Formats: sequence, structure tokens, C-alpha cells
Amino acid sequence: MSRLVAVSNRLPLGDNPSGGLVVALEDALRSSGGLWVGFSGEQVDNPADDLTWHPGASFERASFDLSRRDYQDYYLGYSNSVLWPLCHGRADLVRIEPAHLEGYRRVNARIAELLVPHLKPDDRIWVQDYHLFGLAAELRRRGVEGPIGHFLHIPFPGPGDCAALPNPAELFDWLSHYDLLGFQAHRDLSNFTESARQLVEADQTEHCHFRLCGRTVRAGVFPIGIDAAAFMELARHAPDEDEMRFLTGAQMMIGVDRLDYSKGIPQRFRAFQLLLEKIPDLHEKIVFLQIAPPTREEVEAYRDIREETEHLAGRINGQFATINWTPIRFIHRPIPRNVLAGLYRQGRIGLVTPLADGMNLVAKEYVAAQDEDDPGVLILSRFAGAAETMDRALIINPHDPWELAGAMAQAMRMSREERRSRHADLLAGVVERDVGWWSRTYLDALAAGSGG
Ligand code: GDG
Repeated sequence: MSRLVAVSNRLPLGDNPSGGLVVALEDALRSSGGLWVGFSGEQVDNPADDLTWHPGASFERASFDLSRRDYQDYYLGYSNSVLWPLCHGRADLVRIEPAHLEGYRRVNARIAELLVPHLKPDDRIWVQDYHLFGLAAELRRRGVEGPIGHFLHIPFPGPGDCAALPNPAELFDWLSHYDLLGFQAHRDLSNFTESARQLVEADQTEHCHFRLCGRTVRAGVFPIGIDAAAFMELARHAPDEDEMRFLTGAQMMIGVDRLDYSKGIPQRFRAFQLLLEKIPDLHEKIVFLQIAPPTREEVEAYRDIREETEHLAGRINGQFATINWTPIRFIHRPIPRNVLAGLYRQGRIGLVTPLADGMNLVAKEYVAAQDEDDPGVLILSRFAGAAETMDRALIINPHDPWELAGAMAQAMRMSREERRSRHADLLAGVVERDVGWWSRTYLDALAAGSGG
């Protein structure tokens, strides 16, 4: 069996990963073995010209450092101030700087340069996410001929958003050097097809085969999952939380998201406010716990979302709190994964309301963590990739506070019988399409196209 080489922006070296990609890829590599290459997280003056190896995991890990300028241009700049907002339908937040695109090209080329000496001829290379769209082109330029696949964890933009890129044709040229493009949802595959057709030379030759910028590429939908069995175990044995004292008999609604403007946190706070205004009977009977660890705080849009959320939580608590009851608990730091699993299990409602999201693993974790005999209710945005398969959740439009508040009320009232029936269907899907299924189906498809 040839070796799997996964490349992503970030190589997790510490504890408590709180990003979806890291959590999923770690699960996948633990079962298949292989090599994972990524950024160490260290910004230095003079980055070394070879990879640094990190023993101690069940797979090989190797990292590279970035210069401050590369971090600024490639990571904060082009990746997170152009590609991320654009892929999440926020062209208004895009900040275009020629130096950032230059830095993105430079870092993709440098990673290829560092990787090539360590590759074996029959390696399968699996490139992750939007930071590294340009990597296959750089590897091919250096003579790599084996299979190279890409998986995009976030949504693919439609033609309108793609047109807001400084150089849309370059994105498709980068993509054309891969053998297989993997997307989270059918929505993304059709955006890719439509955008490619409108913006560059592209044709669908047969099912899932494209002629793109003069090359042949395959594309498919591979919805990512979680390690369901392990997460169910974790939740079942989660520590009995002293911290739960804050509930004082109330039911808990829980949200867990990196504090990102794509996650719809202010919208859900406003819907909760509306719920409390319209149904005073729920006062002191429901507590909303929002866990939102900080992320990318060097980018202005992330400082703005932090301010907006803190302000809203304060205002709503000021409006409704009593001596015994604080309606919103807003926690702005990461918490350990086993504690998180226990909190999900206690949550009568799991609130997942992004305005745009590739998949959303929190929706799947929440379902896996429930007590099957007395499960909670998942409220899920129609704009999460997860909504394509998790249709037994209460599916809502996060922009509509009336609909969202209505779903919260419905979940509070829902009979145990209905909760169990919805949950059983959701859990079956989460278990069947777990993270192992995701990496196997993707890697089988990659091998199928390369005669391997
Ligand atoms: C990207 C795409 C796609 C969060 N807070 C804490 C914590 N987390 C963990 C969650 C979950 C992960 O982080 C978040 O994953 P999501 O999928 O919800 O979202 P993104 O980080 O935006 O991930 C997304 C994903 O990639 C995978 O393809 O689903 O659409 O945007 O696992 O549990 N973990 C701990 N403490 C926290 O405070 N331990």
C-alpha cells in the first residue's frame, strides 16, 4: 500500500485542537498511518530550509516555520482576508492587496520545495483546504507525477463571488493540476462546475470528469464525518460536571463555534432574545451556553465579531437576568474535548446556525454525544453542508429570528418520543458516514483515477 502524505496549513502539535480540519485529519491518519506536513505555528526571522520532524504520534509528522512576512501575506492576508470571506459569501469583507497574493504563491511554492526531497515515487498526496490551492501546480513543476488530491473543507464560491477574486482564472488553473477535487456538499460541486464554466475554459466530459484549463480533473462530493464511536464513548464517560450547577434546574441550549463571522452567533443571540421576549414562561427554564474560542484575532473582521457578540450577550443578560438566572453564558476560551462532550450530552438543544459552512462537525458531535434514551434536539442551519444529509434536525434559516426562535420553542416542547425518533435517524447517519468512511471513500476515488 502506498504511503499517504497529507499536507495542510497547520500541523497540530499541542493539545485541544479546536478546528474541524485538524480534528478530522488526526482521526483519519491515526487509522491509516502516513505522513502529515504542516505549519508549526512558529513565526521566525529566518525559517529553516528543511522540514522539522516530530516523533511521538502513530503517524509521521513534519513541520515548517513561516517568516513573519509570509504569515502576514499568505495566512492572514490572502487565505483569511480574501479566500475565507469569499468562500463564505462575504465579498464585502474581502481585502485585496497584491503583496498578499504574491505571498500566497510564494508560500505554496516553498512548501513544495520543502516537501519534494522527502517524497517517494508511489506516495499519494492529499492536500487540504483553501490555503494550499496552488500546491499541486508547484509540485508538478518540480516533477512530481503521482496522484495528488485536494479536499476543500469550506464552501466553494459561485460565479458571482469568484468574480470578486483579484485573478479568478488563476484559481481554476491551480485546481486543474489535481487529479481529484473533493467537496463537502453537492452545493459546492455545482458552484465549482458553474463558476468554472463561466470564468474559464471548462467542460464536463463525463460524470464528474472535467476538462479544465486544458487538463482533465475529476471532482466529487465526500461529506466529512467524525470518529463517531470514539466521541460516543467520550460523552458517555465525560466527567460529571460540577460546572453544571449554573443550570439550577433549567434546560441547557448549547452552541460551540470558533468565534467566526460565518457561524451566525449574533443571529442566534437575537433569536434567543426574541424567544425570551415572546415566551416569558421560559424565563429561568432555559440557559444558553455559547462556547466560542478566539480565532484569527489579528484580522480586523474577527475583532469586530468579538465586540458585537460580547455586547449583545451583555445587553440580553442585562434585559432578562434575575438573581438566580443568567440567560446567556458566553465562554470565550477553548475547553477540553472531554468536557465539551459532556456538555453536549447535557444540552437539551444543540444550536448550529452558521450563515455559511462547509460541513460543521459540531452538529455531528452533538448528535453522537446524546443519551439515546433521552436525547436532545439539533437545530441546524440550511446553510451548513451538514443539512444535506441531516434532514431530521430542525432545519432553519438563521437570518430569520422568528423561525429560529420558533424552532427553539418547538425543541423545548418536543415529546421524548419524537426526540428519540429524530435522534435515532440522525445518529445512524453520523455513525455510517464517519471520518473513516470519509477518508476511505476519498482515497479510494483518488486511487481509482490513477490506476492504483
Ligand atoms: C472547517 C469548516 C468543516 C470548537 N471549540 C472547541 C473545540 N471545537 C472543535 C469542535 C469541532 C471543531 O472544533 C470545529 O469544527 P467545525 O466543523 O464546526 O468548524 P471549522 O473549524 O470552521 O472547520 C467546517 C470542518 O472544517 C471539517 O471539514 O466541517 O465547515 O469550516 O470538532 O468540537 N474543541 C475543543 N474545545 C473548544 O473550545 N476541545
